[in-house]
Amino acid sequence: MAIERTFSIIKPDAVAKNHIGAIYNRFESAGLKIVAAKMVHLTKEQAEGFYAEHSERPFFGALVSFMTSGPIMVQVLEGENAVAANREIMGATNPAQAARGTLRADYADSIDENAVHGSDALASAEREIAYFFAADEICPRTR
Ligand code: RTP
Ligand code: MG
Repeated sequence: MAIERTFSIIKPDAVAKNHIGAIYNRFESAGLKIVAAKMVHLTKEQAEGFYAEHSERPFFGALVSFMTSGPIMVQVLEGENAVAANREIMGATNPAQAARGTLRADYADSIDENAVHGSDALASAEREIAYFFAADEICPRTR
């Protein structure tokens, strides 16, 4: 098993509903360590840049509008197979299809407002971490 880092967002809906602590508890209970974190309110330009791969999709405008609608928590999670482990904790993109006990099943209302983001591969994790964090903002655990 490889120790990986992945990038995670608690989206505006879940922050607004005061679910930050509950979601952090799920990460930590699963053995993922939070090695960087901050609250930010994205500008339109930041949201468009982050989701650039979806810029031609019909939902892009709604996605950018939602992601700029309020503050978000961004964090780096570290642990064994962190990318896949976090995607499993999150559940399917559409909460109606998300497995029981996943974050989206428990905290998301719709496919458009689905509580969390997680990197879908190691390469995107590296890119997304660098989009939000300088190297000296990430704190490796020594104990
Ligand atoms: P995310 O990037 O936010 O972690 O979500 P994901 O990988 O599960 O889904 P992705 O395909 O990357 O889509 C990004 C976000 O766009 C919205 N979406 N809407 N209406 C639709 O068909 C649709 N498809 C995607 C979702 O809010 C999704 O989280
Ligand atoms: Mg995605």
